[in-house]
Amino acid sequence: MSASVRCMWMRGGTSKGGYFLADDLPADVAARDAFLLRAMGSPDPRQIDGMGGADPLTSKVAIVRKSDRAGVDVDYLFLQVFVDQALVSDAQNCGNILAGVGPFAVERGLIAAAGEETPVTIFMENTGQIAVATVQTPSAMPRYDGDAAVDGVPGTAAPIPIEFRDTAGSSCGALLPTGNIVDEIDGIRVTLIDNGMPCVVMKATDVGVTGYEDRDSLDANMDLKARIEAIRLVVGARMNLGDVREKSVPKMMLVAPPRHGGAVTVRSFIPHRAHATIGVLGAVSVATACLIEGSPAAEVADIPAGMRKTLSIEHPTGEMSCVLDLGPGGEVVRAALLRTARKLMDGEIFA
Ligand code: NQM
Repeated sequence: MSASVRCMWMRGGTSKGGYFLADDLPADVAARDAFLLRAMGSPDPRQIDGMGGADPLTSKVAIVRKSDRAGVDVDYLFLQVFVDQALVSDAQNCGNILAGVGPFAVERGLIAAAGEETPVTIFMENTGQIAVATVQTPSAMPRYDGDAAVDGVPGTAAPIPIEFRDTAGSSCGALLPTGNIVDEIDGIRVTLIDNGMPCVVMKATDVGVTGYEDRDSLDANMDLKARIEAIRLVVGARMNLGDVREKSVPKMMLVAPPRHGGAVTVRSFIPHRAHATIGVLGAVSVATACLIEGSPAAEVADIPAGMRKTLSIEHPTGEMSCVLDLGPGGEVVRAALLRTARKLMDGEIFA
């Protein structure tokens, strides 16, 4: 392994991390992960000796390659580099880091710009699904400035609409891996669901909070964290995720009625820290749970009419709107969201 590796640092949605070409990293997974831990400065709660931002949301990696698959432009592998443990996990997707993959692919010449806008078809290696991200490409290169706002990110940037299809059962094999709308764990009614991200959805009030707390209060609530972690460890195997002690899935989603005209309020744990906003595919999974009659989420949600539904998910620092298209049986067949991204640094990283 060379001492330095070419890398671009980008904000993708409300996350931030390193974007690498697959060929620039060691092919051996153990060597690759050792490099990435050094690059981020993990394990260390402050990540002082690396590029990570001492937060799971800023300790992320995208590995991108030109795809050999028919109709697909690039393959994207997401890796979560744990902050305070020497762990690198491919057990989850990340729809926020995904927002930077299209611009990165154009920047690195993996795909040629196709006019003012370039649709980039991305195979998400973690879960084997496809997303299409549309990147603004005037002058044949990605444009980052623009008028689109994403709650949780200051200012505005160029819009990157992202569309997902067939995300049901991405990691768990089925939308509802236990076949149940509601399971009861430790006396708490939960929906175990995976529409792009394995999630455990429960009412905030059932675990002793309101669902309107800010991130810091939730992170300081050790009793709550212990209670939901106990549930998470029980449901991991039932969700076909095996032993989840060292995995970043499933995510724990605490829902409450909307307070700002949206569809639902969510406080998510990813899984050991409260999220500053909400993950993209996490939001799609919670929005889907809201549409399932009899689920705890449906009991608190305010759902708009129609076969195309825009569900505004209220989170600690604003909202995220998910557009869901329903099939004839009421199932979600397509989800779309708006994200933005920003190129922050292009250079070499030393580890
Ligand atoms: O759910 C954080 C994030 C995510 C994941 C997490 C994400 C998604 O906000 O698709 O984007 O849940 O660990 O970046």
